Amino acid sequence: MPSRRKFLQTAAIGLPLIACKNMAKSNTVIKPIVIATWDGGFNVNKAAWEVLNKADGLALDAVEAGAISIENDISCCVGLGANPDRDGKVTLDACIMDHQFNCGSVAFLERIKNPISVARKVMESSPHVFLVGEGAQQFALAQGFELQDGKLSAKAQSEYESWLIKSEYSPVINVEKGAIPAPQKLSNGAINHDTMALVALDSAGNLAGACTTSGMAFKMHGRIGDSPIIGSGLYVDNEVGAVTATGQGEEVIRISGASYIISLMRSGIAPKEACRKAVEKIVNINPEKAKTLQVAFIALDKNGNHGAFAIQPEFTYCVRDLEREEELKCDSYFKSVI
Ligand code: SD4
Repeated sequence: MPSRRKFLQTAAIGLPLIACKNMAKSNTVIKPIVIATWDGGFNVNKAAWEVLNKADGLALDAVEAGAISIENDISCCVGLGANPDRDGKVTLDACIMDHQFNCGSVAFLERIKNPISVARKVMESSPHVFLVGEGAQQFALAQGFELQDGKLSAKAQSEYESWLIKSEYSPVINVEKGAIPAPQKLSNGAINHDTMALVALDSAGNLAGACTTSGMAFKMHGRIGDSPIIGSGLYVDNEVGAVTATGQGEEVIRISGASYIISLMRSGIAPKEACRKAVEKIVNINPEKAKTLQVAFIALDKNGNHGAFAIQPEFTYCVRDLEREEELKCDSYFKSVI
């Protein structure tokens, strides 16, 4: 079982500077915060926090920095070091969204190191929201991204060879745990699929979110999950909050997970409760099937309150703000993995 990580007291100098600078209309001090999925979110938050902890640090830049930090780690299962699809190709999905409903996505993208930054370019330098496959790759190259060699990482190559023996597609619940390098590895490091998703609030009171993934390992060639789909894997509404998802993407898409949670939060439901209701909705579609699935949501509201809920136990998420840097256990629908 994961141990709760002790927080480090950080940014003592930055605290008064940021906390005093911005006050919400209600005179509440806006404190920047970032939350990220899984134990690997601990390091991702560090990268995001370097941006967020600056006086003018933007949530959008922070979430992109967090996502880049994990995409750049070739030993990890997000980005080009990740496991391939069943044809042996690594295909990447990512999206990003800011506080003004600007958003950009890429999916089924091959041989580009930082899909999150391509997604941001789609958002900022194209008339579109979503580019996929070859078109997304062409766009990335035109924007100055480099084409990588497309070889599998040594780890992915060996995982793929083992998988080829049976060639069965069967997602493993909570396989993400410990799959991303983190200060303390919490499980066996097995890799089946993975996603890094994070949402942040900056000291100006603006929210943003980013989600990056190689999708489910050994998926069908061409499969796209929830992660790059605005409204499913990620949604940001600056009047309400920011939500992102991890786990079996098909189930998240079915309920438009992130925007469903935002609409619940808009009606006054707290982040954790809203995540619980989304999980219950998925479970109620097919309770038997749900026993074999993991889906988890994390949510942050515009005041910095956060919460999460998962189908299965052992999902964790990481929080970084002016006072805390820690990994939190998350409540779940089922109390033990079946
Ligand atoms: C997907 N939601 O492609 C992603 C997978 C995931 O941790 O979150 N893995 O369906």
